[in-house]
Amino acid sequence: MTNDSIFMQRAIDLALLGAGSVSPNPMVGAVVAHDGQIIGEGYHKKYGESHAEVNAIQNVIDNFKNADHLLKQSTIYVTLEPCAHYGKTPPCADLIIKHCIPRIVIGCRDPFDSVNGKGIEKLLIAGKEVITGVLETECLELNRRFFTQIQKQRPYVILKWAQTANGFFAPENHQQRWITGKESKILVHQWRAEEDCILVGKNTAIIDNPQLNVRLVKGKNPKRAVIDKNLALPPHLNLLDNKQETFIFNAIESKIVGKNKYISIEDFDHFLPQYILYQLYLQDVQSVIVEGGVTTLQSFIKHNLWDEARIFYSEDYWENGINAPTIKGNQISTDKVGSDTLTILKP
Ligand code: AOF
Ligand code: ZN
Repeated sequence: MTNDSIFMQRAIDLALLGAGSVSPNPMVGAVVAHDGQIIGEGYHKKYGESHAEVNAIQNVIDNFKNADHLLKQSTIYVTLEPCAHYGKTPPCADLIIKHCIPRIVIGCRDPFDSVNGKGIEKLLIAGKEVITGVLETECLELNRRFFTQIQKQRPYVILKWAQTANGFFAPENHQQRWITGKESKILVHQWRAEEDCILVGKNTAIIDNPQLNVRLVKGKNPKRAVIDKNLALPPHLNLLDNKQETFIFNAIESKIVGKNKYISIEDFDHFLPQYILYQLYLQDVQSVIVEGGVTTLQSFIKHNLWDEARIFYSEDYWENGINAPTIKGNQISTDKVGSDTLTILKP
């Protein structure tokens, strides 16, 4: 690894500390290095608050009396192109220019319309040395949700389910039966805290009566979404308890009741996943976990509307049951989680 990629890796690790707190903004990390040593670090901590570069430069100012002088001989590493626009904060490119930092190393370009190359252009016009594309693949992966939202106008879609070793998803009698172990359950709660929204179908809402909140780890609760064509879900369900913002996709009406947002979809029987994802996009939902059941999962698979599938396999063999969804994809990883096996696929 070159020095540039070592410092960029550190910036990526910093960016990840913002997971779950910055959406729909990207996760961004920044490192200031002088003479091969890190002298300042920062990351975008919370949506609406200061950007990574601001925090990293401030970190240098807080720690060094001669910060002004040091910055003039430093390199700043940023996982994403510094912004060029007046958003909630002034442009980071201007801040870098103001502090006379001569060299800027960037992970990847920011596709957001108000930036998209304009940050790099500002820096070049100011006579800076700008290096782009250091650990680019990793930086694109880091903000895969943000890039999907901007480039595909839909949230990043994570399919998640559990199945027995012999491929069963649920019992045939419409009862709930737990498949995975405690470790997997905790991990799923961790995932819920990291994504914006969790979607389930009507049968899952009734049979499992899920709360779709984060109980087993610390973290924020996601928004919830449920498909309920005829608005037939019993109102006492946990999902409808008005404790978290909840979208109810239906074929009847749009209205808002407390935290429950009813969204009607005209053509409910065709392209339902497309309509749902577009509506979630309009609500600024950047990522969604589809947690079941089989029909809902399979409809996203059929329309090729998924970015990741996270499948738990237990060690159990059942005599019979409902078959798990069928999916084809590239296996990214396989790990043991307690006694279960977690496989991650990408299209
Ligand atoms: C950066 N550094 O740390 C982040 C950037 O609404 P604002 O002002 O917070 O701007 C949000 C946009 O700025 C966001 O959509 C993305 O394009 C960029 N995010 N840029 O230079 C950062 N978080
Ligand atoms: Zn910025």
